[in-house]
Amino acid sequence: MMSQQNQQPQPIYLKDYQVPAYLIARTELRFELDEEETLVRATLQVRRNPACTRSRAALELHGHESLELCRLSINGEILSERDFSRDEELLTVSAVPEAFTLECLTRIHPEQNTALEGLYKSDGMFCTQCEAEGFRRITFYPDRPDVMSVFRTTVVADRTRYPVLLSNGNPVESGYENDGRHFVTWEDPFPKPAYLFALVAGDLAVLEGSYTTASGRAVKLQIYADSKDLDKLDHAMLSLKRAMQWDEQVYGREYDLDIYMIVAVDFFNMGAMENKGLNIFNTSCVLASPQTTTDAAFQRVEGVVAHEYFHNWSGNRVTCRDWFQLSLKEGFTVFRDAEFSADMNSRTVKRIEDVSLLRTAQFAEDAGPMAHPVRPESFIEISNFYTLTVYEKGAEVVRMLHSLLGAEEFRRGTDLYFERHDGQAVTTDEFVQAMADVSGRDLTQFKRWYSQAGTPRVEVSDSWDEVTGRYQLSFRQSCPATPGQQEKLPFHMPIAYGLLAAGGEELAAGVLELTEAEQSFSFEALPERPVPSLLRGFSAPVKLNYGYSDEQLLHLLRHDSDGFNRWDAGQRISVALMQSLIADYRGGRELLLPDSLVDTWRSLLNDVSLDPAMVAHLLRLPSEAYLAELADVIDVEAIHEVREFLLKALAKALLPEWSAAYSRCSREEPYTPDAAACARRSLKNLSLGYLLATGEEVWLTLAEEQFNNADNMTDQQSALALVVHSGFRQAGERLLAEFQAQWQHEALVMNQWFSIQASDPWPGALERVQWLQEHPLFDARNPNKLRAVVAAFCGQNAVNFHAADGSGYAYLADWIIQLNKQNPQIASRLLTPLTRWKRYPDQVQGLMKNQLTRILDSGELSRDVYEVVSKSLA
Ligand code: 7MF
Ligand code: ZN
Repeated sequence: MMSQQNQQPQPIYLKDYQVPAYLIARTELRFELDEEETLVRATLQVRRNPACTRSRAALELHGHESLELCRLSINGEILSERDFSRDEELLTVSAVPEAFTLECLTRIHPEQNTALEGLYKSDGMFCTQCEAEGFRRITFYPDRPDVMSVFRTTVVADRTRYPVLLSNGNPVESGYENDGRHFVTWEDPFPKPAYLFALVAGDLAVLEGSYTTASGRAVKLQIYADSKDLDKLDHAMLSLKRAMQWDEQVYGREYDLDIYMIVAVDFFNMGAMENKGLNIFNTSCVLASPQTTTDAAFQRVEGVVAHEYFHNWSGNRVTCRDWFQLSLKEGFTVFRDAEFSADMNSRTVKRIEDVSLLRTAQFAEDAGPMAHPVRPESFIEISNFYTLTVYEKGAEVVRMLHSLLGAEEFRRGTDLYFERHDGQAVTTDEFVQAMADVSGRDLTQFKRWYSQAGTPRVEVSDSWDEVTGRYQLSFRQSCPATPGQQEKLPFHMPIAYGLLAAGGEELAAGVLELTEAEQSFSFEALPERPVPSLLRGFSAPVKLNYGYSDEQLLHLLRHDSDGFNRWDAGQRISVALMQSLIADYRGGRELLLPDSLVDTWRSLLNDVSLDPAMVAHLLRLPSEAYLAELADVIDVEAIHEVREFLLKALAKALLPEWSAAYSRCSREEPYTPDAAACARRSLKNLSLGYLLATGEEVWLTLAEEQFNNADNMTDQQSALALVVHSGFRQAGERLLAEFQAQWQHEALVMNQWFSIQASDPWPGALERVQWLQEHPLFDARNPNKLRAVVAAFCGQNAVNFHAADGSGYAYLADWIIQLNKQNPQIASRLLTPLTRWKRYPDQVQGLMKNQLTRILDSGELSRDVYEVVSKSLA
């Protein structure tokens, strides 16, 4: 797995896919968990795959180099060293019968596993993470998603330290051994690939619930966590029940086992994992209580619980043939969880949040050295392809199918897909084929969304014939080159639109289907020249440009029936202004706030008929990250200074309005987490941010009162972050100390305390993070802590990370070199900010590249880090 300079890791290609030579009908596992070592006995029923045409193919079992093979036998006969060969990745048995029983005894060391892949320990409990290729760190096995087997798992461990023993499926047997140990046997009747295997052992508390499916079956629901967190599981339980019901109502999908378990663990590389019947969650994605959890985190828990639940059909019952098809399950499931959240909360707000993420982070990925299609063609390390492109752009591709077919036909398509492929491992082609079959449409061109990387651009112009009332929209699409793909062919894209009259009423609306590089659409006999509302709801993941005038954008902001495009019109106004201010700043000219913007914002702030959440989104300035993504050359300082200038100028120009909005939204009523209350808190805290931007002490007093009197984490944490980030040094230190004293026993709350400081844009942040790393609650083996400190500093603190002396880059490189051995997945993810060096001015590029080169030369690199560094320097 580790690579030397002379022996670099090689890519794997989609075009080389071959069906497995052997299938596993049944997998029996027995785990003996102990403090110094774990023994794994695997008994596999193996037979040749009739679909494999390679005669006499060898049996290939994946096995990580850390596995100690104790014994291997076929049909009871122990194999000798001559009968098989082994390298860093594979164990190969050249001569095997047509059908046989393979038994394999392996010794592993979960207590030494810092990579958090396979079987490892988190805070004293055993747990697993097998997606994508972690099972090969547990035992020798065909660790590929197209090999599906039923599993029967026995877990044996000390009864006092590990009273709870869990695995996939239903518990079928349990008992005591006479040496202080006990065991539980689990049987999962649904064939699954090894990546969905899970095991948990520990001293855990449980919240129980139940759900009756539409067809009347009772399902036991269990959420396990450390006993101190038992009071933070109600929201996840409620979210789970809502998700189960929603999947029945919207997709006709019921749960299929008698028990559904979720376990919360603190050491976890990702958010959560959909293991069959036994989801494992990062504590940050499952625990929630009003006192300790912000509104945003409540929403995240709801969304992640739903996401993992929805995988039971889109991922588990129907899974991926190979890892190039990852978006088959992830893009579809993200689309499903987004629709669920839209139905549970505000649809427009959910869409605004998702599109913001896509346009800042996914578009940046598309423009960087790791750009890849939704269905990648090759990879060195699959963990590097759990990306925004596969997940978020993949979800947009499914959303476009939904727009093209309409809700009813789309549902018939998913019904056909689930029915046709239940129990199978399939490709994205099969998903699209089901949609083509129910609709009778030819989706051949549409499939380019899966194979072509890059963010398409769409340039729109229009013309108007006063005499005939003919209005014409002309589109021209193109897509920039990406690594390995110079030329692109036109995409098939749905463009949702509306045409607005001067009075605001809609003259026409619908969906245009763009298929050509250049294409025009005409509308006849319109009574007046309309204002076009284009790409409503962000109907395709593209950069659309039309030469909007300020008047047209204001018209859309006021009248568009599409809430998303109302917000987007506001964004376009702010972005255009900020871009011209950035040019002024660079040219040494004075920065000025136009009166027209103040008037627009004033009327939005004063309009009490609007949803406060919507107002908050409308009045939040575009992020530094989004402005950076849009820039030709990123000037970090100019972007930051312009945004700060605008914040202050808008704060002062609208002082009475911010103050009134703050008061209006701070009702004296106890905390509730419902949508209306969340919306009020978001406008209230946005207003507080503007008030603090004035730098006046009265507002600091207001913020401190809010901090002290808050009965919920949203208000308390907002006050803290705003005071610290607004440059009130002394008060900031005071509140940070109070917050620490109050919350030092709540790990997730302290993560916020870490990240507020790491993302503080004021000078001195590097010294601050170096100090935070010495804090007793910081733990470099815990990914949540690394995200709270290292990722927050390098990813959410642009001015400090990009300090002119290159100190931020050296800081990150030091971490990457350390983490490369300890936890390659986290190392490679943290690396992202350094890979974008081509987007910065020349002198900055050199400093960033130096650190990438330093990492490359630092010795043996994991495949994860090697792939990202080498592609970034290519
Ligand atoms: C909601 O996709 C959306 C995305 C893989 C791990 C969870 O279910 C998952 C796992 C990564 C990145 C994002 C998500 C997940 C993973 C995720 C979680 C919730 N199969 Br890596
Ligand atoms: Zn997922």
